[in-house]
Amino acid sequence: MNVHPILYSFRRCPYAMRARLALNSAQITYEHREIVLRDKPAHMLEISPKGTVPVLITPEKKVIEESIDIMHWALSQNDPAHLIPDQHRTDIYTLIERNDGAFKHNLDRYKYPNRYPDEKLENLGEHARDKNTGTLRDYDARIAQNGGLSGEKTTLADLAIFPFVRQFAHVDRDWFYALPLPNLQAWLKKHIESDTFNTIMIKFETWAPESEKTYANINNKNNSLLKIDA
Ligand SMILES: N[C@@H](CCC(=O)N[C@@H](CS)C(=O)NCC(=O)O)C(=O)O
Repeated sequence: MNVHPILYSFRRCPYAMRARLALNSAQITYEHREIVLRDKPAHMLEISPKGTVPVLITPEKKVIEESIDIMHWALSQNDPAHLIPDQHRTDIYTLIERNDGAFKHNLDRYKYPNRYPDEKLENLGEHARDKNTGTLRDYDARIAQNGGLSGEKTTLADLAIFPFVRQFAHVDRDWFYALPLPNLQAWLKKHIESDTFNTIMIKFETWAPESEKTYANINNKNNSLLKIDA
């Protein structure tokens, strides 16, 4: 029996990032299978026909195909950082729902306005960008008051959401960093520059069934099979 979970992942996908962040926080070693979205492995599509990453196969061979569920599975195994404090639970899920709903909807339009010709809105990209700034202002106020998105410590909300704020920021860094949201900018920088994030962003060769197995865990940096991102 395979004792390690297997993760189908794509390095730049924010959903896959949050899954890797939770696996890292739970200190779980997993077999990493890097994919390319335009050429998904047959085995991945066989076990998860909806064809999105991340997909996790647990040691018991259960398939988990939603990033939040992978986070939960990881934390149900081990949660040394106490990422879901009881008193913030409801708030955490409300924040994640807003991120995965409206924020992601607007982020897609900001990033790729040409993919939505039917929406016939002039300046769709800027319009979508500006719709998200209300959420960013809320994040900035929360961080100013508490330190994190929900309470003073890093929670599931921070880990589930910062990869999407990063993607938003990187569409036009100058514009983002000129916003009067210093707490949000510092929070984003802290997460992007963390050892954890650097570890989960290590580059893997694209997986193929005949590939040598590669494993990821918090000791990645010492694993000679893996390449450190330059
Ligand atoms: N609700 C899913 C969304 C995952 C998702 O949309 N992932 C994107 C990559 S960031 C994907 O795999 N898209 C399929 C494709 O582009 O072919 C989750 O939370 O895991």
